Amino acid sequence: MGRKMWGLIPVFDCSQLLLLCPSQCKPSVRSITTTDAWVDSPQPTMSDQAFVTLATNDNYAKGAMVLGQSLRNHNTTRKLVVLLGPHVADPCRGALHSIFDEVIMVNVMDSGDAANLALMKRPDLGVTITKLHCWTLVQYSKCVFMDADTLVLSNIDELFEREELSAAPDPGWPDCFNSGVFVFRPSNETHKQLLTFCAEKGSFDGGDQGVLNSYFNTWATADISKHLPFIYNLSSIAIYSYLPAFKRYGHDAKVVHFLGKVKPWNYSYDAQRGEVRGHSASPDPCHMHPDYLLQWWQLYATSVLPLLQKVYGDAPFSSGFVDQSSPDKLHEDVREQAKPSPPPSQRVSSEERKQRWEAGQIDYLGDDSFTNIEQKLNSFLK
Ligand SMILES: *[C@@H]1O[C@H](CO)[C@@H](O)[C@H](O)[C@H]1NC(C)=O
Ligand SMILES: *[C@@H]1O[C@H](CO)[C@@H](O)[C@H](O)[C@H]1NC(C)=O
Ligand SMILES: *[C@@H]1O[C@H](CO)[C@@H](O)[C@H](O)[C@H]1NC(C)=O
Ligand SMILES: *[C@@H]1O[C@H](CO)[C@@H](O)[C@H](O)[C@H]1NC(C)=O
Ligand SMILES: [Mn+2]
Repeated sequence: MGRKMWGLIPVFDCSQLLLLCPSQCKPSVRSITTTDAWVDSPQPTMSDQAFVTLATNDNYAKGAMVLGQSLRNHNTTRKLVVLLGPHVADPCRGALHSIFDEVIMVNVMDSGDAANLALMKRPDLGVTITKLHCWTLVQYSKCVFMDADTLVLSNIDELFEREELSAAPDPGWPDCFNSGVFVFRPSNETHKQLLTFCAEKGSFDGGDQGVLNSYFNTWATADISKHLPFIYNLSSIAIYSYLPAFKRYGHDAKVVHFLGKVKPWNYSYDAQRGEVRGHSASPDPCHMHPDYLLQWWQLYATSVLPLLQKVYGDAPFSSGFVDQSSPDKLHEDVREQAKPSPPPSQRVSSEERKQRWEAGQIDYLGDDSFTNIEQKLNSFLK
């Protein structure tokens, strides 16, 4: 199997080249063919391996449900686990139970000394510390973490052949990996070390990506097999900006990551017409690829909404569907979405900066400049 994966490398260079000139990329990316790898071996049902995601609120819980359902639809043989922060409503939790094998509440405050210490020192890293909790899933030998804003387009069980810590390069800073999809080995020891690291060193980008990159700091250089190919981190925004590359490689896409501030659940859906509202169909690089956005909503409409309707019963909840009875409101929604975004303020919060970084809007001269990041790294190394 390993030999096949090598065919995909160097994707690291490829992602960079794609940004500059998609045509340069052609020779170095080959399609991934994993089917034959399974033919000889009996279909494994690896109950000690799991896909893991995280939901910190009801919106991300919807994302997690769509992701979980997309994994199920592609017949994963692995377990599905969702970690929940304290702000997910009870009915949502109930709905998650019908898709995931395990629904685990993460209360950072009572999850051990190291976690408490980390949180007390760095209250700003609450969500990060919640995410790091995935290392405590020691009932599993290996896991693949996936952000709740990702969508799986085909079976990706072959990721379990990779080792900790495997991830795809981040577009903003190619020596860093993107923490939206990564392979890891649960371990109490690693968890404790990560928390201690977090408490003492913080995060250079204010989130989990910074912590994980500082901790797994040999990722860029040590082992190229830990660099996941392009197709596992296909940004729904990037593919739209690089349509020529997308046309060529799009059929190999395995995971779509809805990067940036506006997520699929920020739109609304007209179920009767099968259309996503508030999304311009013109090829604007800042917009998501309409096919994937539609695919997300179709999966939501067919598999997730019925679960939510069941658990909520008569209680109101935000379905995301356009209300047929009030067309005026619908217009408002569209206008709302169409408004140009406000100009960036002088000082942006680290959360905003992280989101921009995720969206590929890097402030090269300001807060995210290499000097700044380097300074931060140097301070860790001291
Ligand atoms: C998943 O398995 C079912 C039942 O075996 C099969 O009908 C379906 O085609 C499979 N789906 C995919 C995407 O392979
Ligand atoms: C890991 O920690 C959990 C909870 O603290 C404990 O129950 C478990 O036995 C530990 N596992 C190992 C392998 O040390
Ligand atoms: C990861 O996602 C980003 C999204 O902006 C994309 O630009 C980048 O090319 C992806 N990385 C790889 C290795 O494909
Ligand atoms: C997306 O929707 C959520 C929940 O409705 C909201 O909190 C968030 O601010 C929205 N984001 C954007 C960019 O509109
Ligand atoms: Mn994400």
